[in-house]
Amino acid sequence: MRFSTLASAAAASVPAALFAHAAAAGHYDYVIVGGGNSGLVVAERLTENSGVSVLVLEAGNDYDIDFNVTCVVPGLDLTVTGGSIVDWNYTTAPQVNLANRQVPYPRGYILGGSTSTNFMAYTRGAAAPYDQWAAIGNEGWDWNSVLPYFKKSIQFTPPEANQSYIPYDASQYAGEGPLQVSFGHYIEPISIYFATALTNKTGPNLTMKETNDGSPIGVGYLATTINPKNANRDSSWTSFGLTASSRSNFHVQTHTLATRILFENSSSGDLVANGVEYRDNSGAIQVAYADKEVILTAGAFGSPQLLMVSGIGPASQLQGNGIDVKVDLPGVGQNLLDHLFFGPVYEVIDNITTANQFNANASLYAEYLREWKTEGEGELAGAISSMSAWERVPDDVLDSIGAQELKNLRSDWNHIQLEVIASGSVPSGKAGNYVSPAAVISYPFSKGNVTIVSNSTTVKPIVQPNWLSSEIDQKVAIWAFRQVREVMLSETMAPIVLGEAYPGLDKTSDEDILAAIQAVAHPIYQASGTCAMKAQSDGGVVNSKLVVYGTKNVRVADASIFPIITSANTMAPVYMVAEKAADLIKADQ
Ligand SMILES: Cc1cc2nc3c(=O)[nH]c(=O)nc-3n(C[C@H](O)[C@H](O)[C@H](O)COP(=O)(O)OP(=O)(O)OC[C@H]3O[C@@H](n4cnc5c(N)ncnc54)[C@H](O)[C@@H]3O)c2cc1C
Ligand SMILES: *[C@@H]1O[C@H](CO)[C@@H](O)[C@H](O)[C@H]1NC(C)=O
Ligand SMILES: *[C@@H]1O[C@H](CO)[C@@H](O)[C@H](O)[C@H]1NC(C)=O
Ligand SMILES: *[C@@H]1O[C@H](CO)[C@@H](O)[C@H](O)[C@H]1NC(C)=O
Ligand SMILES: *[C@@H]1O[C@H](CO)[C@@H](O)[C@H](O)[C@H]1NC(C)=O
Ligand SMILES: *[C@@H]1O[C@H](CO)[C@@H](O)[C@H](O)[C@H]1NC(C)=O
Ligand SMILES: *[C@@H]1O[C@H](CO)[C@@H](O)[C@H](O)[C@H]1NC(C)=O
Ligand SMILES: *[C@@H]1O[C@H](CO)[C@@H](O)[C@H](O)[C@H]1NC(C)=O
Ligand SMILES: *[C@@H]1O[C@H](CO)[C@@H](O)[C@H](O)[C@H]1NC(C)=O
Ligand SMILES: *[C@@H]1O[C@H](CO)[C@@H](O)[C@H](O)[C@H]1NC(C)=O
Ligand SMILES: CC(=O)N[C@H]1CO[C@H](CO)[C@@H](O)[C@@H]1O
Repeated sequence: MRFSTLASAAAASVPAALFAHAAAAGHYDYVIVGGGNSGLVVAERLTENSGVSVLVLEAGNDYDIDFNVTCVVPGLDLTVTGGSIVDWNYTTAPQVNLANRQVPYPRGYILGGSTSTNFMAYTRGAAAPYDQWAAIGNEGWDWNSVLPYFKKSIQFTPPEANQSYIPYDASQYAGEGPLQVSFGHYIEPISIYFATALTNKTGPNLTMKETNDGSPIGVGYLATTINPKNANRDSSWTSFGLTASSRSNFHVQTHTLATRILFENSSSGDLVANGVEYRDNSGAIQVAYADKEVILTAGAFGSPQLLMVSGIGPASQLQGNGIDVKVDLPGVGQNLLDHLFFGPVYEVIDNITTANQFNANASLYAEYLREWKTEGEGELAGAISSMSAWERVPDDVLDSIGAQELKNLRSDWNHIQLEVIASGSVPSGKAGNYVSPAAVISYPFSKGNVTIVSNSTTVKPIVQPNWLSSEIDQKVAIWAFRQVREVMLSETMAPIVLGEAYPGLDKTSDEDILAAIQAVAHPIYQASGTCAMKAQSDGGVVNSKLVVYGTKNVRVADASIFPIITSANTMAPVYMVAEKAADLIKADQ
């Protein structure tokens, strides 16, 4: 690996073309913006060919500070989200349908991006959304075509002998990639209770199964990106990034904010990018030249922002910020979708381990940390959420709320996801041993956008998700909340549940439940869709080869390209997108 030091001469105002044939220093075949979930995978795959040089520009931190911020400890996943040194600290615009709150929106600010700070659930969701991507014109993106790319990234370790309650099908995982996927060495007891209650024949009546097979409807324990050898989080940095680091044709710069894509000065035809302008660690503006392509993997907020400040986006928005319009592409920043998360909070007996316990007890925390470090076991060796269920809302309910479109979704396409976090808090701030069972809207109708307010990437764009602006989303949320409550109050849970701590069992009407949801709902941080892969006439930003319309050699290859959000968590699909992007790029070499 080479940590590059480039000459700082190239000022922003100097036409890039003047440098096009300057010294080879500062020239790469590919410049990748964003060393996150996707960017490091693309870089690793491209540098398999030693004749190809790649530079990755990452705004955030190096990975070694993880020891201070505890990124690598799976059970401390809640501590590295919003407001930590490795987060961008985004908040949304005020959400009129969420009690006017400005909701924190974590994004990883570190090598590995959000894979270094997320909850590590490795889920592919239903096959149907990918088939739908293909059906709207993206040949080669149907489930059968993308499945090999899912498998390519990973190395799978089955559950341990004493985890025989975990159903799994190893053939769904078989791959030879560097990313470790396992079930972790600690399954939260609350997850086992909740999973059991969901399979109750007179309740939701779901079946335990392998849920990464494209048909997730049912209940499963979560495959996670945890390295079973040392119980460390495996991020895209510790897997793909470290693999690439041994190669002299792989270069990465951290603390480096891309500020603009540079284009050749040609008057006609599609734009040709020849480099990326960036602000280095000292604040100086520099240029890195891309002889072949510029690849954006800056995530669902970063990628559309960089396109817009570079002159590609909705013309009126660019003009409003004094930016020359190079390509009027109205879809850039639109189609923002995420999965909204909400639910009640329950107080549970002390047998049920939670983060509340170790956060309130320094000696317990020290004991857990020691156990994790020396044995790779115990409360901190697994994610704080160990199971998920995927479910359809029953047809009669869909009829009663007028949700024909949900009813029409192919039968493998789940409407909601259920999970339980071994931690909780109540608005009053009262201490307790809490768990947070929750529902997630898997097929949201509420759409938002990302809007720039400056010509500079140093100023964050406005993130406007418009959550719960759709009445169907509200009604699905109320139904799902009631179901979660019913499960928590079932006989299976009775031995461990002490009571509902939020919102309280006196809150039973639709209005009360909606208000309870609006006061606490937040996304599960899976922003997607803001550079959608679909027809330009339909608001698309990239074609099915991930090339930005109106350009010859700028691609986007991250969660922004999802034309329709996947039905489960988005990390595994982003790894898939990155693997496929690398193949598409190689095919054009
Ligand atoms: C707290 C949290 C929990 C989550 N839990 C899960 C989970 O359990 N399972 C799951 O499947 N998904 C989860 N997700 C979602 C998942 O992690 C993301 O959808 C996915 O990782 C996004 O990948 P990406 O490549 O699009 O973006 P990222 O991984 O965020 O990468 C973008 C990178 O680009 C960098 N960047 C941005 N702008 C610039 C710029 N101008 N110049 C240079 N660099 C820039 C960023 O610093 C970042 O490193 C979670 C996300 C969060 C934040
Ligand atoms: C996010 O907030 C934390 C805590 O204040 C801070 O340390 C960190 O630098 C912030 N992140 C960014 C990108 O500014
Ligand atoms: C399960 O087995 C592993 C060894 O395979 C052991 O280290 C661990 O402590 C066991 N866990 C429980 C809960 O018994
Ligand atoms: C539960 O599901 C099984 C099949 O999965 C079905 O045979 C049974 O009738 C269902 N029970 C109820 C009460 O819906
Ligand atoms: C680049 O294009 C601008 C117009 O957009 C023109 O004024 C300038 O002369 C061109 N420069 C070169 C080197 O061709
Ligand atoms: C809780 O733990 C105590 C002591 O280990 C045990 O006696 C009791 O049966 C447990 N209760 C439940 C519901 O697991
Ligand atoms: C804190 O944890 C220790 C175990 O490490 C336990 O002995 C002690 O009782 C706990 N204290 C409280 C107040 O729960
Ligand atoms: C973004 O969404 C907001 C709220 O829905 C809307 O007012 C605004 O016009 C949108 N911006 C763009 C550029 O479409
Ligand atoms: C960006 O806008 C500022 C004013 O807000 C202006 O001074 C600056 O020249 C602009 N930069 C570019 C590259 O357009
Ligand atoms: C099964 O579910 C029903 C309905 O939610 C509930 O009343 C019952 O207590 C549950 N039974 C068990 C054993 O959990
Ligand atoms: C920012 C910070 O505190 N960094 C420290 C993190 O921990 C390593 C050792 O593990 C120190 O070398 C850093 O200075």
